Amino acid sequence: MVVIDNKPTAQTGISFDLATYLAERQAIVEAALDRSLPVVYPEKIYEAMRYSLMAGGKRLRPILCLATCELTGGTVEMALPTACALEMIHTMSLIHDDLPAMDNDDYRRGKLTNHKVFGEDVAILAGDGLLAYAFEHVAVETQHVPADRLLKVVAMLGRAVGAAGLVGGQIVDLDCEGKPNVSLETLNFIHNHKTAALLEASVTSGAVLAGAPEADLQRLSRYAQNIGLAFQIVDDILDITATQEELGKTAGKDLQAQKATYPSIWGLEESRRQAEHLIAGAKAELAEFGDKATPLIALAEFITSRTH
Ligand code: GRG
Repeated sequence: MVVIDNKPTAQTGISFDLATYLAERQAIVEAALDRSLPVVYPEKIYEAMRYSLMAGGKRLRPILCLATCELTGGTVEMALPTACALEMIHTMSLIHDDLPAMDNDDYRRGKLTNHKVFGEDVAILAGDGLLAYAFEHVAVETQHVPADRLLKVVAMLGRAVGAAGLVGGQIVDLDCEGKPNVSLETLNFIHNHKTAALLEASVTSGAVLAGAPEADLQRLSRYAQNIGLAFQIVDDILDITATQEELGKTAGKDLQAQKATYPSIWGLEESRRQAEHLIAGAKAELAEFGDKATPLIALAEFITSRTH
């Protein structure tokens, strides 16, 4: 269920306009990203980094980070540098994922991919530049947060990106290419690392910045793991059911590459059921927070109802 036009969410009965909330949060994130990365000498690399960073996208990871920081008593200001860093990391992973050596895609976010515009050499460097800058940005720009919390966030981001996270998921994904009978266990490993790890870091980093107690961090971690896997199941479904215009990238790539996906194992209907089940589990984790969790509940519902 998408919660728009002031309809109450199923869980809280509170009136909440998700479309307005997303638009406001996207505007805050876009402005902060724009300020974060001016073009200086050598212009070529900054232009390549900005090309992908400012190419749109849902800005889901930064929005989750801001939401959990506020939910657990912090402010948007405290979390904004981390929120931008999450988007820089996500964007660099998309640039590298689209390279000919990886998924070899021509379109992303409705535009030509980074390497199609700037060449492979520059695209690799643009990804590297964004990754390094993400950590610098968090360390230099975060204000009103005690150093121990900030250090914990830096460690969480590093773990989500490296071999224990995105890189680990990607290597298993590459290993599975062209292999028939990829098991559900392996598929879950890939997506828990490639997709859920950064979503989890987005959710938990906001709460760490706010100084949330361990029990709340655990609840939010479980919420994030559930939405992370549901997000990927929906991504796999959309690869089959959505158009290139809706997706902003080539549709039907998984089928074409004979990639193991959730629909290839479960079929479309069961995949939708599993995604709904995970979202219900995610929402149940937020019960303790009461009405304050309305934005996170609506964001979880948005994941299964999205069309791109
Ligand atoms: C992280 C060092 C480092 C290297 C990259 C290539 C790679 C290693 C990992 C692949 C990660 C990847 C591309 C995962 C897919 C995640 C995913 C579901 C992307 C789509 O996210 P959306 O729908 O996209 O939020 P927008 O464009 O809306 O932001």
